[in-house]
Amino acid sequence: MPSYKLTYFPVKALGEPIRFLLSYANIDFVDDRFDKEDWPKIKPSTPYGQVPVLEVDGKKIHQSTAICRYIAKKCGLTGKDDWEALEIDATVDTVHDLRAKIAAHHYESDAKAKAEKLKAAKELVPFYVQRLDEQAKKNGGYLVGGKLSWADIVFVALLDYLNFMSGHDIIEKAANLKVIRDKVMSEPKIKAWVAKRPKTDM
Ligand SMILES: N[C@@H](CCC(=O)N[C@@H](CS)C(=O)NCC(=O)O)C(=O)O
Repeated sequence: MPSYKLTYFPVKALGEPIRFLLSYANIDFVDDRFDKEDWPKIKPSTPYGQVPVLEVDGKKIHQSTAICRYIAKKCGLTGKDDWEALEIDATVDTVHDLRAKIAAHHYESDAKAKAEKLKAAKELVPFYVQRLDEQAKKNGGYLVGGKLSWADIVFVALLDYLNFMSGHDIIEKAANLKVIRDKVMSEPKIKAWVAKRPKTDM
């Protein structure tokens, strides 16, 4: 069994989908969290100056979505054929588009630009959530293919971060997405991870 180490800031955010998937796949990993002050020291040692970075037997790789897909392949979460795999990829990209709309206003420091980005998010976030909810309904309570895929896990793992940046539960009115959250959070290996992970806001 190779050794796995995930290096990230001490938050859920983009690290958590990887941590959920490693846990689901029953892969032991070192959950390497560094203090924010140490980032300038660590940054040059990463492939492209960003984290998360996964190390597999000492080999470093970046890009959280690519890493999630790699782990998903190891535990049968990538769909039954190329078309389903494509639908899963497209869904994950859509979830990250949604994240970008929310992050745009959250991380904006200029007051005027922040207000504009918040206004845009107030229209776009409900649109994305509603479409994802319809997608879940059409797919029998999962995002793709009527069964659990890495799209469901990535979405649920990111929710705390999205909700933290939004200041409320964005899926409050999305009954089908709430079912997905309940299902993912009650997967035994994910449940065990959530019980033991460090408690953080985002
Ligand atoms: N597309 C990359 C984005 C990674 C990213 O934005 N990382 C941020 C933290 S969430 C980072 O490393 N920020 C510090 C920096 O850029 O110096 C991924 O999905 O892994």
